[in-house]
Amino acid sequence: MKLPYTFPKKFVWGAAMAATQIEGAAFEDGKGESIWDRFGKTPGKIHNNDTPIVACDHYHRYKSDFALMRKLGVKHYRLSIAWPRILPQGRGAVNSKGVDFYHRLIDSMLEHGITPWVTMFHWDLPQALEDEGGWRVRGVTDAFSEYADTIVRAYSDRVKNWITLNEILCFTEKAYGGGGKAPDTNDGARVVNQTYHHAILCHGHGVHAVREHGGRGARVGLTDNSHVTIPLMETTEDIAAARKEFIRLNSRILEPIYHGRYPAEYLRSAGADRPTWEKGDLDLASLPTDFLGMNIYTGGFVRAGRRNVPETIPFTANYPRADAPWLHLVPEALYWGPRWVKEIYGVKSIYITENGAGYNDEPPVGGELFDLHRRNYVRACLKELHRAIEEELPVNGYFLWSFLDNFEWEEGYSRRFGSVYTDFTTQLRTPKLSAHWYQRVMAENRLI
Ligand code: PNW
Repeated sequence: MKLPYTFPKKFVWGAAMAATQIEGAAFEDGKGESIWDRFGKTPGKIHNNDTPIVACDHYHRYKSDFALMRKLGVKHYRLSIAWPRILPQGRGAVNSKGVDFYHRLIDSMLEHGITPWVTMFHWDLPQALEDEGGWRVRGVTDAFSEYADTIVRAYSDRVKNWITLNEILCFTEKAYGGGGKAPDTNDGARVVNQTYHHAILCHGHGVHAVREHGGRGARVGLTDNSHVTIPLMETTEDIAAARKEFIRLNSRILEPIYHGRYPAEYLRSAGADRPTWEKGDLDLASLPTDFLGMNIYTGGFVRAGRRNVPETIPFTANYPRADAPWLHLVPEALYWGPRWVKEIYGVKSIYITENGAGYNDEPPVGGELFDLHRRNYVRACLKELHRAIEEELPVNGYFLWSFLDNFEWEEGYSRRFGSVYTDFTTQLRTPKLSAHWYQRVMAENRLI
């Protein structure tokens, strides 16, 4: 008999982290400055004026971190490579010590029985490129192409799973449109639209690099943090409204990537602020991929309003949320997200590349930390994901964000997403209840 909430046989269970959030060693072994290093030096930008200079010191502790992963049953790990470690100036001279670091890292992962899933870009743009205009200028796309070629050539003998970019929204609109992410400027809609265009172009360059240099069995996709819309009621009308709203909110990224064109609606509403592009750009952006990565933490409820116009329902002040203020607890998003991208864009393979919850956890007591709040939310999310799979949506894997508590960008170190508690003074790691629970889930391939 099949036990309840069993997942498919080859389902990929993993955990995720990103370079800037864990590595530290921000200025070691020839690494160039990133925009987040610079941001950390700018008073008032990051909560508590925290900086990513040390983070989890994973740069020096990766072996014991992988030993801990192995002990906790993590067999797939989504990591990112720091662009400024490889190309300190963003392009040109390669920093061999940086390249060697990831050789050692990947070897160590494999020795610990952990399969790497590598994100090429998780927000840490080399400051040298930002000084030239960063994502605002087309030059960034040539530099990225050089970077992508360099890392795929270097690591493709051992890395078979590639993710081009993490969450375009967060390093374009939230970075240049006043959203609090580095470099946190407010350049207006025209510039923001152009940064999006450069990002989707880089995605294309990343796909091309994997096709060109990835070797046999290499796979590549984008990780998007689509806004997930949830029908207020599962009625025909609300479902249609939520679907329409999903398209409105996400098509400026997903349509060029899946159909090689910008949505007419988006171009119309952008008007004079629309991006400019060159011939061939949208062909590059829409090169076929092998999967879509989705980072899903939350969602928004939508109903069919007057004349069936989609209406987003505001969250009440007492709607449950995590300590991360944006993180309303909406587990249904793990069902509706995959459903929309399959229905609307025909996506054939989906990995949840991040899901989790950020809380200001209290330190462990007697070596234990009962993060029931996190465990219960993750379990609720996985139930919804299981529904998606039951309904034959093509979800093939799930990565918990995050393995360790780490540098949570502009929220600094206070906001913890880890399944393992990090004491940032002693660098001691203590697995939380959620890690022990997730270990059983992965081992038994079902919700317990
Ligand atoms: C993701 N939002 O960021 C990132 O990929 C991670 O690096 C980060 O640590 C994690 O989620 C937790 O925040 C997001 O406002 C940032 O909806 C903001 C949002 C979503 C995801």
